[in-house]
Amino acid sequence: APDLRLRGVAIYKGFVDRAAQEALVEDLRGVARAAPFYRPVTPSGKAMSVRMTAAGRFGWVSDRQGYRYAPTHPGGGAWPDIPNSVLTIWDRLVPEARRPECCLVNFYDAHAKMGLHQDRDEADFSQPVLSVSLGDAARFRVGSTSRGGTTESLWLESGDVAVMGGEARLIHHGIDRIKPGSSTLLPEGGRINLTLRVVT
Ligand code: MD3
Ligand code: FE
Repeated sequence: APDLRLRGVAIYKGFVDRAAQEALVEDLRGVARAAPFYRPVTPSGKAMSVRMTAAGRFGWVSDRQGYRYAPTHPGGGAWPDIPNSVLTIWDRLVPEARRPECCLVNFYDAHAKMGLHQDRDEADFSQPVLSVSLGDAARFRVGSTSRGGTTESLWLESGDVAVMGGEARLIHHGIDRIKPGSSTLLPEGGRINLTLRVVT
């Protein structure tokens, strides 16, 4: 059972222990070697503050043309496979779901943030989205399915896993800020968030 629920988002505090977090980071360094982090540009031409890469059949990309799931990295070439260390978390928490087709990897430096948005570029909203937080803590904000209204926030810490399914799948959410120096996991500092999604 989740430790906490916030507007239907199920939060498992410290679901990934420190040794497993270190193994994930090592695997993600491999992903980033094959598919380097880049800074997406919004359709309006503004660079996002978050750096991104991905693993799996699809990655989420954004550029002047718009945002979409793409089978190749913006620099060319297929995305690397989703590491088993990541798939294991999906299997433990959402065994009834379809296999994830995208592992989006977001990197937040001390100044990065992500505005309130919905994840609605996927074809099947019956499938959950799962998020894994690694490194510095982040202030996570959730609103409602519709625009406007009140929001609530909480700190996501390294090793926390969030599952968004059912009524929470189309909720507005974002990251206000990270807390630099709050974790020793990443020697260079910052925060990595993994989001696992079924895309098709
Ligand atoms: C609630 N990422 O990549 S993860 C994203 O920490 C994204 O990098 C944030 O939002 C991050 O799209 C938040 C938590 C999260 C992810 C997906 C959700 C919450 C969600 C989908 C539906 C509802
Ligand atoms: Fe999102």
